[in-house]
Amino acid sequence: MNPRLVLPLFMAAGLIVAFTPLPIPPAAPQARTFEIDARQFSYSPSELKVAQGDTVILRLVSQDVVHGLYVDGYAASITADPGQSAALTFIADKAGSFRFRCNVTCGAMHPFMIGKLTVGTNDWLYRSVGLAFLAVVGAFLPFTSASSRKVK
Ligand SMILES: [Cu+2]
Repeated sequence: MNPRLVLPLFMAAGLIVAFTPLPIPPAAPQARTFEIDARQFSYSPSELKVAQGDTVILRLVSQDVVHGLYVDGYAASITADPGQSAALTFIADKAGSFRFRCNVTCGAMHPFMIGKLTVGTNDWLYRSVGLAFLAVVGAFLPFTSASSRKVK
């Protein structure tokens, strides 16, 4: 093959791997339930991961004082009384990373009572595997006329 064609072809392959819609449809949306313990001044678990389109059910259980939970970007909130639980249901239709925070002043460290909700798609994994494969292949390709001259 003409060495001058190798680089453009290789870059085109990379773009195809990175941006072509996957033939496999993403997993069907699920209902995901999380039980979150709230106590001064943390949530457990504090990191939640769901797929875009999932129905998220948060059950907030307060272990000590009144706590709340507000999800940034979704404008969804609940409040749980001491020893009680409260449930919140919403559809994770926006992808990205969102903070959730306590919205009831529960003590001195209240502003630090935060957690993270990640709403993501899984296809980046397949794409990164494909790009890594291309990078390995690319390491052996003669990209410049200088390197192909050396081979001769
Ligand atoms: Cu609080």
